[in-house]
Amino acid sequence: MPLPFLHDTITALATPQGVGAIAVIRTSGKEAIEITNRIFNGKDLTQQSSHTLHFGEIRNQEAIIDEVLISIFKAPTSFTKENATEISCHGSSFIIQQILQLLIEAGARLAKPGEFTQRAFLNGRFDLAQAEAVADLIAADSRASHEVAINQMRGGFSKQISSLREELIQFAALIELELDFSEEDVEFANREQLKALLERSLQTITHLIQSFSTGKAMKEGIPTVIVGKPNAGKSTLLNALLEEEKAIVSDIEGTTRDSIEDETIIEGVKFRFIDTAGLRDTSDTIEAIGVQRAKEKMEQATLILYLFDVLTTTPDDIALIKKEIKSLDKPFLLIGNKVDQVQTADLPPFEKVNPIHWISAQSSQDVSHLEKVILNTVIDQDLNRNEVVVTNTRHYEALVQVERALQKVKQGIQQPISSDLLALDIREAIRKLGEITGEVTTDDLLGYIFSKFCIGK
Ligand SMILES: Nc1nc2c(ncn2[C@@H]2O[C@H](COP(=O)(O)OP(=O)(O)O)[C@@H](O)[C@H]2O)c(=O)[nH]1
Ligand SMILES: [Mg+2]
Repeated sequence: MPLPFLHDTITALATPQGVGAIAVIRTSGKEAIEITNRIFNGKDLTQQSSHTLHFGEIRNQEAIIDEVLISIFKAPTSFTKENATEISCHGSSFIIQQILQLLIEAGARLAKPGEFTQRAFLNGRFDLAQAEAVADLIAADSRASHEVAINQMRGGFSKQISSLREELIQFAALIELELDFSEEDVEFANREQLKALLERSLQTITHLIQSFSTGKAMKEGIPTVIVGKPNAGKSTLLNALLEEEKAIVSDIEGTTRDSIEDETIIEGVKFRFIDTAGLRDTSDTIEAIGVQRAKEKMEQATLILYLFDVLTTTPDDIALIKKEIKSLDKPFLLIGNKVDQVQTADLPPFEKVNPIHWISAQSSQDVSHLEKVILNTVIDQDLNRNEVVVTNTRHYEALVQVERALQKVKQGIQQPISSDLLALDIREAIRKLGEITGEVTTDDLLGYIFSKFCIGK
């Protein structure tokens, strides 16, 4: 397939905008090495081998702009599979501007967002899901999200999708063969085998769909909501977990009227902690909205931390609370706060109800132990590190449509419906799977995906 726009040479700053010790300007395309050579005062770059590094000057007319190091990559052994160069210059915005301008005058054009990665994809370096993982990898800010992105970039997810698609294609072909012999009423595609394949595929798809909530949580932080009565110390606990004064702490009940949230990383896993308005009946309209919102946050959260003031709470209160939270059917921890105010020996028999995690939020006593408990609770529940996890909304939506199509095929076999209708639904599932890996694409889809990258990626 001819790709006309791939014939030009693109260039962009690959490092962040702003002053840094070093900046890297990336150029890719047929003429990348010639164009770079035109602005370079040093060895003849066109005569050098791939993967070599060269020192020299970049001049604008007579004026020296900078002393630079240039790396050379020859097609197809570069990120884009095209000829490419990387100029490492000093990180002044003036130098960067000058060099980019010189490259453009010498025949390159400024790259669009994500265009380097797009070229890598179009030149067959990796599939679409892997290309998208490049963006995730760059954005990864915790060990867990990094692990998922690197697994996806290396093709773990793509492999699953492709093999599923291959199997369905074989079956679609058999069913379509039946159409050619429709007069004779033959069945090439063994219906029992088709049913078994469908069950297997549906299982895989459903599993992937379910992994999305985990995947999203890893990327955006696992939503963990802190709830409890007013003055239990929720805002104090949030601040202790974040190690900053994020929420206002006061002994006036109802201080926190809205939800406050922020992220922090515990042993490589990102959490989003949400402080809420205290749960109580209130006549204050705004506080009431806050209480309502706290309840919504509980519904959305992966983990609930119920915090109580040990001085004003009885084991019976906790038994009641436990019943209520249990009905939400998600993991929760009961946390007794302000232990600095009591002798442990004097504590009433809370532990009969449930294990209680004792802390003093104010002095951060046992808060780091609590973090470990939080981490372990979530990991047991959700994160199985070696599994393929869906993190991308586009993939998730495609998978939901695949599931729907395959369900229709399943019903179709049971009814049974004619082979041509059956084939239609299988084809739909195949098409949607192909959209994930990019075996089926449209310009709109590509434009949409790569526009979300930054320039220089
Ligand atoms: N003694 C003691 N006081 C605390 C502790 N944690 C919070 N407090 C106090 O309890 C009051 C209510 O705290 P706050 O975090 O605003 O509670 P919230 O309404 O649940 O958000 C404040 O005066 C805090 O200083 C603690 O561990 N020990
Ligand atoms: Mg508060």
